[in-house]
Amino acid sequence: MTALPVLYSFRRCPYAMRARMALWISGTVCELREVKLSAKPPEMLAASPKGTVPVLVLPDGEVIDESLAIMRWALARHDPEHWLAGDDHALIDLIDGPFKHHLDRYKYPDRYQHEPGIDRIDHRGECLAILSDLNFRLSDRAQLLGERRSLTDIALLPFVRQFASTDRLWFDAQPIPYVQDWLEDHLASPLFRQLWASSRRGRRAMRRCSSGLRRPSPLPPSAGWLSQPLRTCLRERVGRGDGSAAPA
Ligand SMILES: N[C@@H](CCC(=O)N[C@@H](CS)C(=O)NCC(=O)O)C(=O)O
Repeated sequence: MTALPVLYSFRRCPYAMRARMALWISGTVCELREVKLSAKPPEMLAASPKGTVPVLVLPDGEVIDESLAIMRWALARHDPEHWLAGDDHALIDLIDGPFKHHLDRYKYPDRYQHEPGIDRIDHRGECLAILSDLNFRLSDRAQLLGERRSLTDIALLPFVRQFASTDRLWFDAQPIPYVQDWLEDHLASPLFRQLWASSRRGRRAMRRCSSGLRRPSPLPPSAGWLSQPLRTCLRERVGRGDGSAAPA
């Protein structure tokens, strides 16, 4: 059987989420290994000593250990929704940089007690200011860069979700209706919902692996991890007997 890329991931990690959504839409079949951040597998650390997820290890040994690089790699292989046409580095940097800085201090104030000055409510306000700009942007279009979702929407989504879920009642009461609708629509999409089902399968596979029962197996063609066109493609190839799974 053809070796699959291995993705080390953590279910609730926003970086891993965006990488997984790009892999999924690109139809890239991976072996998903859900890890515990407190007990990272030695083979993941050997591949990427910096110890963050996501990490994608390709069959030829190449390692991609930055979420945006994984997204761009996957979409360069196959980009059925033309996400790469919407790769807005400035907007992504705004969320990965200042927004994430304030989000961490709003969500995990205990971790930043040593930092003098502003408190978590101020950090929440800084995030809201950034989301207000996104709200303005979304006032005349369905997605951040136009009418169709793009790499930028998907790269930002898990962080906006994390901010919203820190205090959902407060978030829902803020005057950012376009951001709220955008978030709801994305969270309800099959693309986002498949993340949870495939994570459960990935965790079960890792438990079987660490208990010595068997190696983690690639997610089956029926898994939500695979896109519908790819599932069809897989069935066809399996039917032909070559068993290969990578999209063109
Ligand atoms: N710049 C990295 C950041 C990844 C990252 O920080 N992931 C977190 C989990 S959300 C992590 O693995 N942290 C290491 C740890 O908590 O031990 C990327 O985009 O992939």
